[in-house]
Formats: sequence, structure tokens, C-alpha cells
Amino acid sequence: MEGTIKRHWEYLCNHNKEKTKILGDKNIDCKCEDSENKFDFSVMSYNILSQNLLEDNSHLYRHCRRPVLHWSFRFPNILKEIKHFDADVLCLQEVQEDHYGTEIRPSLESLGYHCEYKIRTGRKPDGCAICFKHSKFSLLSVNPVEFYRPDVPLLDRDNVGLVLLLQPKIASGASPAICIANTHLLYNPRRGDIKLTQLAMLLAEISSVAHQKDGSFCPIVMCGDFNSVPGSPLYSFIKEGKLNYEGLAIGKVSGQEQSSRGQRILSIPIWPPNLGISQNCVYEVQQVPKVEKTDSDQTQTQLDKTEVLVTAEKLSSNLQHHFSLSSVYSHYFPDTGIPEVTTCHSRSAITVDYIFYSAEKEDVAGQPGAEVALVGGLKLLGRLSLLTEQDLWTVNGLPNENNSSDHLPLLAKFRLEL
Ligand code: KL2
Repeated sequence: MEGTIKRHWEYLCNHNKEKTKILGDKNIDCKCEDSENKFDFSVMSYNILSQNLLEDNSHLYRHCRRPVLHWSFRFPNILKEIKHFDADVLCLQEVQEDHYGTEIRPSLESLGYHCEYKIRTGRKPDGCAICFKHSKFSLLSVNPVEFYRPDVPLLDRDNVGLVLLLQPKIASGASPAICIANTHLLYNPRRGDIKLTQLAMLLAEISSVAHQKDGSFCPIVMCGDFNSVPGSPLYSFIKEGKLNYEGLAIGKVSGQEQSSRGQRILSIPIWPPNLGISQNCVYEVQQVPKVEKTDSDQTQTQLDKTEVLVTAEKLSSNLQHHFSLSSVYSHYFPDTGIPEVTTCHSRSAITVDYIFYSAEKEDVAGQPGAEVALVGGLKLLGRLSLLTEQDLWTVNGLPNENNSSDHLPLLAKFRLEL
């Protein structure tokens, strides 16, 4: 019989610049000042390991006792975990379609969740789900994103994303909507060109969904398995809002592997103009040729002035996005400097899963660099602590008797000040 791992809530009360740790894994209320006009909610990001992928990559799970790998053993544990943590929003990856229909969705619905699902394109039958508590939110819009594009040869992979716009249910007054995004980016460590383009497509969709009438953006939470490690160029791009990728090898983008032998350098631009996404990661205004009827009933096509700008942009190796995004986790234990891990199996133990969020101004003060648009801010109240690789090998790695995915769930509590 294996032992169990201990994870505790870390409470982060930024207003007094003190970090408070409270042991125990129960949802104790944060000791932050209570404010009247607030909306608190929790978010879980969890790659639950689809049974198909487990079986396709069985060499990764040779350290596991056979019975713990059966779906009939794993699912009750996963459900127990979800029920225990009781998050208001779940962003799940590797949700297998048949299990979703027969077990996952019905179980989560009976726990009070509304569920939305986007299956991957192609032949692998898994996808991303976002589920939220009826009692906390109403659904404003559902926006699936397919990263496969038959008209863009680069984009021949079947990964997807899902972006929801949710309306907080609050007793008094109005609240802005909250944009929740979930994705599972391409695994292939060598194809950073595809990963960056998939990320740009997700950011473009988030921009369009989170965009408010006054030109600002509502608060954003972006979760998922990004198949990229902390400090990698892809990770830095998310956090800093800009990336100069000149001379960068495609195998260096995600930081999953060290070697970049024989690897191509990212082309400038990374993706072709017909993708319709700018270097700022927003959808480009449609380049529809103006059709003007002349007196002689001939049609004349004129190209828009913006065409010139698009051409100039092509020469630059700079990517940007408009949000200032912070990571819920800091990726290293402060006392020892040992890395946190979110996934652990026989080939690797690294962080690839994240919860990013648009932080309140004070959390990002002094952040240099990119021009940042006005984005609604969230305060991070707390997070469920992660573990080291060593911690996980004391319970035989993942999955094990009690933890039934090869990833750990990530969990954060946020406050929206109204
Ligand atoms: O790393 V993952 O696991 O985020 O936990 O994302 C992918 C990998 C997932 C979806 O494609 O399947 C796993 N070697 C190791 N793992 C792989 C491989 C592979 N060749 N292919 C897919 N996965």
C-alpha cells in the first residue's frame, strides 16, 4: 500500500505583502480583509490522462502496478478528487469522448456543473472540457478553437482550445464577465513553431471573446497543458507579452528537451499571412478587396491601406500579445529552489500545466516591456501547493493508487473586486 501525498493551501494576501501558509487541505476562508463588493471563485486545471493515450504510450507507465491503470479504477479517484476540491470552474484536458458522454459529464452534472466540451480534430478521441457551477455563473458564449487548418500546411496537428465567456451570479449590482480559456498544446518537443502558432490562435480567440464595448478586456483565466516548461520562450511570451524569436531553433521553444541539433530556426514570420492572425496575436481585419461599381458597370478591385501595414509587419521577428498574464504558481520552492512538477511518469517530471490570469494592477506593478491593454484584474487569493519529483516518487510516481492521472490538478482561488 502506497502512502498519500500532502498538498496544502497557500494563501497569498498581497495587500499586506505577506504570504501566509495555512496547513491542511480544506477550504478555509482566506484571512484577507473581507470586502463587500467582491466575487470569489476557484479554478482547477487538470489533465486527467485519457485511457487511449495511456494505452498508446504504455512505455511511460511501466512503473505502475497494472490495476491502477484501468479506467474503471482511475475514474472514481479522479471524480473523488474533483468533488473534494469543489472548484467553481474546471478546465480538463485529455477528456476522452466516450468517457465524457457516459461517465464524466453525467457525474459532473450531478455535482452541479454545466459542461462544455471540444473534441480534437482527427482520429484521437479526446479533447478539452470547461465545466462551471450553475450556482456561480451563467453562460454567455462558447467558443471552440481548432488549431488544424487545411489551408495552412504548418497547422497539420489536431490540438484544440475552448474559450467560454461566463457571467458571475452576484446578489447585488453588476459584474463584468470572466473569460475562461482551456487548451492542450501539441506535445512534440521539436515543433515549437506549431506550438507558438497554436498559442497565438488561442490568444486571438481570447482577445475577441474578452473584448468589451469600451475597448478594454474583461478578466481572463487561461488554463491548460502547454507542453512547455517554465522559463522557456513560449512560457516567457505568455508572461511578458512579447517575444523576439530571431535565430531561435524550433526545438528550443518549449524547453522540454535540451538538444537542438539539426533543428531549423523559426522562420520570419512563423505562420503565413493567410492564417489571418497578426504578430500581435489578434485576428486581422479581413482583407476583403473593395469592389467598386463604375459607371461603365465594370468592377474594380482596390486593396485596403492596411495591406501595407501587414507587409511591413512581416519583416519583424517580434511577437506580442495585449494581456499582462501572471502565473498562479511560481514553479520553484522558495526555500530550496527545487522545481515544482505538474506531471510525472517514467520519462519525465516537469511543469507543463499552468493557470495564467490577468492580475490586478498592483500585482504587476513595474512590469517592463510590452504595451498592455486595459484588462480587468483578478486578485490571487490562494493556490493548492504542488510537489517535487522526489515527493512523487515516494508514492511510486504517477498514476498511483490514489492519484489517477500522470498530472496533478492545479487549483487557484481568485477574487474579482467590483
Ligand atoms: O506531455 V502530455 O502527454 O501534456 O501529458 O501531452 C501529450 C503527451 C499527450 C497528447 O498528445 O499524449 C502524450 N511521447 C510521450 N508522450 C506522448 C507522445 C510521445 N511520443 N505522444 C503523445 N504523448
